[in-house]
Amino acid sequence: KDFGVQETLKRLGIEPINQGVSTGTHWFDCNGAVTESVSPIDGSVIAKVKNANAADYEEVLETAQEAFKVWRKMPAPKRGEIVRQIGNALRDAKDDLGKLVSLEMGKIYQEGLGEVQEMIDICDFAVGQSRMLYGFTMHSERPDHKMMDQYHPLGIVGVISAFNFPVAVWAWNAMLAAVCGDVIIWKPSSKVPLCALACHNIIQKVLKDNDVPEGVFNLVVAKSSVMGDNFIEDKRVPLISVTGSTAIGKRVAEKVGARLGRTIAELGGNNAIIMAPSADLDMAIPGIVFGSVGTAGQRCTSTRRLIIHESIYEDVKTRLLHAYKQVEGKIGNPLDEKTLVGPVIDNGAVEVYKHAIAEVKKAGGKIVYGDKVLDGNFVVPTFCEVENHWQIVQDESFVPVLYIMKYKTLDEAIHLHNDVPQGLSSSIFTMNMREAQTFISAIGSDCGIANVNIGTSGAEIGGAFGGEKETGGGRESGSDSWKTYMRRQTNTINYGIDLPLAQGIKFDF
Ligand code: UN1
Repeated sequence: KDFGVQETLKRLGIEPINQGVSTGTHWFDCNGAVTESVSPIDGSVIAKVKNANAADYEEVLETAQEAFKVWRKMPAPKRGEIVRQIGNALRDAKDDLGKLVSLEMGKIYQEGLGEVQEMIDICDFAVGQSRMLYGFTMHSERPDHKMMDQYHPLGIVGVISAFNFPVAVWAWNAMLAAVCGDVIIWKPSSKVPLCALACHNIIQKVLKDNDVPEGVFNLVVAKSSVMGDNFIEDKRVPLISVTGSTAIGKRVAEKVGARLGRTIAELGGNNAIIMAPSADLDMAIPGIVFGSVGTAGQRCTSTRRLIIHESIYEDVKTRLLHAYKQVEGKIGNPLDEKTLVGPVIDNGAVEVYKHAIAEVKKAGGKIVYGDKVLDGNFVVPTFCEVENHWQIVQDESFVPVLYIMKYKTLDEAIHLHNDVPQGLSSSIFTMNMREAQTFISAIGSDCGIANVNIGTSGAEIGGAFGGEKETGGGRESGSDSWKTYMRRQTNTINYGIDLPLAQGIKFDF
């Protein structure tokens, strides 16, 4: 069964060979290498992409600089109106784009649709935000003076996105940046270039209809060896938003930091759920299973560790075993509605899976369920009993391997919880108000996201998304994340007839 893939590709404007660079409505004649996009489902080539070379990148950058001069002057609500239309174009293309995400990245179709929904949601959010780029006004200490904050457009925003959310991460960044008056250069993961091309095809008509200058929305498919350092070292790009592994993020942050540029880093997680004695297991088990096997364990927010109170440990383990057995029967083609778990992204990920399990065994852990590589890139979601301090448990393995462990007191649970290098998402299942409040208090979870009675993954776009420690500290998406995409200016205005100095300083001459 081909699930209508060819028709979907056609409707999304994906050809057998595609140009990989766009400045909005213009597709370049690219001069870089030709690469293939391979589906993780069966290893087949979906289509080819002509990559950018260094000269193509330079041309895009210059076009973006010119576009910024025009775009920054357009009133923010007018920019918001264009983002509103982009949101509608995404609504129309939701089924097709969701399917392409599934085909090229391997997540199940439902999750592909969910990812496109996040794009639509952030468009709606950004439209509202375009009328709310608020600064404060302050009362001056001097008579007949006033003070205020203003937020101005920043310039070119570089977006480096990862394979696991091939479209939503761009939208979180690009739609906010666009209403803020910035222009965007998107470098997608080379594992999923077609999703990026499809996004640009979808927005093209809106850009044309509204005469949006060429260079506001840019896409550059390029090998890291060609574009990587040029991009992150480029002083003309004041902000780089990077999603990926901690290793990639550190490299980007160092290079951008060396020129005192700004970064938004959204890196690895090692997300845990604390299962307290009063946890409602009927609610918790589906949350754990979605968090640990959803997207085949390839979300930044995937549940990696379960910290279970000793009084319910055996019960949770038995229920989990039952759930994992059911899931094993639903591994398969992610385009098939009955499938719950698709493939991991590539053979490298299969090796990470094997390595994680081997390390657990070596350290003396017990594999409770799983430990099976199926054909191609398909693996059976696995869970094992471990100790938190083992190196393999401290590392983020971007595969469906869940670690479980026991605790006695809440203090101990919170200590175990925080005792990893990463700090993205976290949650506690409890009916005890003291435990819940302690977990989200200053002495509780040290993560950017801390939930009560829901799992670690599947955050809504309305909150600020990101985390602490090796997760990188960046915040994307909702709340006041928009501020990072703008430059802040404090104005003091004297409307009087004297020039009093601040701090009461007298300077007579
Ligand atoms: C990611 O894995 O990079 O919270 C993003 C979630 C999604 C986003 C994940 N809304 O799981």
